[in-house]
Amino acid sequence: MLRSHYCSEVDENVYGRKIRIAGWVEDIRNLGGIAFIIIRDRTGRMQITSIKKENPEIFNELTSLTRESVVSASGTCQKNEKVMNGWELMPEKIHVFSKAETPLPMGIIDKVNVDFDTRLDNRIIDLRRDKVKAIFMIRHSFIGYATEFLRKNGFIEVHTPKISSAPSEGGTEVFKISYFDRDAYLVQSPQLYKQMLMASGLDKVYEIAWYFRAEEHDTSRHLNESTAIDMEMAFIEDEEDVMKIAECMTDYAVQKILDENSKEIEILNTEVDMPSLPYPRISYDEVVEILQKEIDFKWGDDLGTDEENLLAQKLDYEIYFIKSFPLEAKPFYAMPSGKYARAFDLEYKGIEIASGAQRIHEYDMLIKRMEEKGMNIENFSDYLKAFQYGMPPHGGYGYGIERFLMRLLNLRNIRECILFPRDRKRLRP
Ligand code: AMO
Repeated sequence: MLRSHYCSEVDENVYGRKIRIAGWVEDIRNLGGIAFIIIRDRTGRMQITSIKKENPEIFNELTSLTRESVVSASGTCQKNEKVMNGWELMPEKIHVFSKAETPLPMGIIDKVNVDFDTRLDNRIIDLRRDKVKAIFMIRHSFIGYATEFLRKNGFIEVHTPKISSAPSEGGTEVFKISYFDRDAYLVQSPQLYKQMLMASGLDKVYEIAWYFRAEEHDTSRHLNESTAIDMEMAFIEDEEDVMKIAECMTDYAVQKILDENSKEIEILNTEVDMPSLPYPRISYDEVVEILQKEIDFKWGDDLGTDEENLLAQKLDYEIYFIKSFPLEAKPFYAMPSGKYARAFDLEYKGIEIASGAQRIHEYDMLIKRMEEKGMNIENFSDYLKAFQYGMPPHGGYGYGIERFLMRLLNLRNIRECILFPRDRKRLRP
């Protein structure tokens, strides 16, 4: 490797020894006879101190570098309590891998106010900033620990197709693509496949899923390409079995993030906490009662952004489930219970971060619901086949990764939580 240590790996055991560090030149201060160069890597920064009369060649090389060039420096690691980290590198050899052009499209350390679009247009440079990197380190932890929880609880990871012959959620918000000589669609979620897998005997599955949705929304909480943790489990009693996994997964991952990402949370200068288990459950009927005291809201209406926000204020809970929705408000696959669906949403700080349900597992009931919804049964023949030869009771959820992170880290725009956001206007980088 081109480095012996990351900045954060250097401690007093390394003082006095020869090391090689590598990264980006963040800052150069040339005081004439002495120069200080700050190098940044994924874990932090460190100082190279170069003294002209000791080694004029290295001094000239270092001071002629441009900011954000990529270099490695070898030399002795010297204790110095006056500099950052309490040590500095006295360089003996410099290698310049890539010289950065000037000016930079945006600053990394300068407090220059660049707008969000400029940041996203230059996402790779934007990612060099501590605050931005911190979000993705926490995202990495969340996915790792949420799936660790699922694996510990017997779920196996699966990967289902993203190109399909029919829309997966039955709606119209779908991206049509050309697939050789016919039309195909990008899946809106792994819904149909994860349910079909319940008939395979795999029993408990999860997927880090891509959702492609051609929704025309242009909001701070919608993406046209988003990611989710989707799970499906067989032999459930009812939707409560699924909700327990959703809340325990959340709690497990957040506790781990609090343990392991304190540095990133500090960089983001935010409060991260999570109420203890179990999360409150509120029925849709109770929601209607609360909202009707404030606004014009009818039983059966959808909960939009305004309603969700109002409800969050009235309830005074950070995180809670809404359950027992009107049947017609939920997709065809949700298990009916009279005029209600055995479905739930998980709301976090006024935004739906996950939704799930017990599903219909009986073939005839499923056909009836699809007909009632006016769906073209023929388009779903492969899905339906899975229900004809032995399908256990089952349920699952889709848990939006960006929505969760946005709320956990108190970020205003969902685009902060995905590397390269896709929205109606943005198809690059
Ligand atoms: P739903 O459509 O509610 O349910 O999606 C599940 C979760 O995915 C996230 N999400 C989105 N995030 C950002 N931008 C979007 N456009 C977007 N759409 C959805 C949200 C949401 O709660 N198949 C069902 C899930 C299930 O029943 O298993 C489904 O897709 O956090």
